[in-house]
Amino acid sequence: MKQILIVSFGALLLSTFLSFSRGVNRIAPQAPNVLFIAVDDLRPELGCYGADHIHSPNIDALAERSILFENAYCNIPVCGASRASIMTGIRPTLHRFKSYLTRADEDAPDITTLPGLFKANGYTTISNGKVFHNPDDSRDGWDEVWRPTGLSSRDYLLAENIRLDTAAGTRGWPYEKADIPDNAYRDGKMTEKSIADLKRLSEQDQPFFLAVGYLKPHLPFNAPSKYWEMYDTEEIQLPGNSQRPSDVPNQALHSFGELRAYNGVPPEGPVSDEMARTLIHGYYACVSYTDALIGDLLNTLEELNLDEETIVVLWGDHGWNLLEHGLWCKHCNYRTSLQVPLILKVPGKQGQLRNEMVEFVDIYPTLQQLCQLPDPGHLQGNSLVPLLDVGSRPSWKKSVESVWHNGFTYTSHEYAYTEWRSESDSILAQMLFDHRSDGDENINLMDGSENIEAIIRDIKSGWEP
Ligand SMILES: [Ca+2]
Repeated sequence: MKQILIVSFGALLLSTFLSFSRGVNRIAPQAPNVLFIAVDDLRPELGCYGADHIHSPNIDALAERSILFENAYCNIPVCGASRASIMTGIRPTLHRFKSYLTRADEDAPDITTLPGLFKANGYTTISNGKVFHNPDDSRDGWDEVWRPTGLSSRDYLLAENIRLDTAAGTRGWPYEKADIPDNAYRDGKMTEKSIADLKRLSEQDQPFFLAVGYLKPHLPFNAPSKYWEMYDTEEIQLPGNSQRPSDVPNQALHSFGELRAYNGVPPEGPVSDEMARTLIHGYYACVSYTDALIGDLLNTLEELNLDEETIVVLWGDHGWNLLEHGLWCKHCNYRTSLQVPLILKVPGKQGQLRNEMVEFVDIYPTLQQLCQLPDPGHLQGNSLVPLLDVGSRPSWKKSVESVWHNGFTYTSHEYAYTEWRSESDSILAQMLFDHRSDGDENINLMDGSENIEAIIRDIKSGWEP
């Protein structure tokens, strides 16, 4: 009964806000806050996405009360570019938003960013941790930008790793298990700062847009020991498709240079099975560590009675390969690199699973509409608001588009099709997977037949330039 009453109160609150603020440019007193949680390199291998072997109780509990998007895709699988696209609401192209170093204010200098829109409409906007890749990117959109510091640039705490990471030309190991409290690493410090912000913000009348960007589970996989101890290395299964495939174009694969830069990783060829298990173990430990910190943050939101007036959105900036297709890291057009967690909690909206095809450019218009802010006029995604009511069946996009270098992937419920294009728009290479029978993308269906060409025409319909 208590739960029903709370949900009803939330519905009343939101509808009151919507009716008061419709057509009004200034912020209504009931305007919802936004808690915007970015998690670096988090793939949708979480309890709430069906991965029972992962300890993610806090994100799972959030998902219970949220709209969980089962088919969410990033628009580009690399940190800086994915974030620039999310925060501007425009898509990557052959020439825009390309790398981990991408800056939104260089690639899209005249665009009103998501925090910029909130700030211009009366919100307090704060960026804690890694939100944009570059902390001073689009700085005007934030009232405050804060990042924690550490003992080494990659946030190691063990002496050997600090020594390796601070010496010229070397890095530490790609993982670290340290007997330390949760607040020793930067993500722990950042959570404490964000909790203090929530307490401060709860006392002001102005609504807030608080962005909280977690560094893990990005490499190196550094986590307190207790999160490593939630898993047993010996029980970790390597994926069934851990061999490099032979039936895809060369462009589909890479040599995971990002991982090779770390100490102990061979300069070429596969890593040993032992290291593979340790890497997967470390990734899982970091997921559980991050989950615990997110739990601390969400508990504070609840204790301050802010949760029924705050929209929460949680996203991982792209997927990650844990040896599927013989690959590590992101940087490719496989589903493992493109599919992402996307969880949206909206006061007054019931928790539910949605299976529509959605993409990260949809986040900006969704938050803009939910908070009744003016349309900045440049948005390329679709507001998810029509999907937020249980049982709603609006007409919706058939497929989503993701880009990596010159490879353009179109993913629908049935297929994932990638084509690599030249500067003059001719097709250089292709791959096609049937997700109904081959969700792991192990059989490239490209054979030049008329049947395959018809499938491609269908999945690309609506996407032609
Ligand atoms: Ca990332």
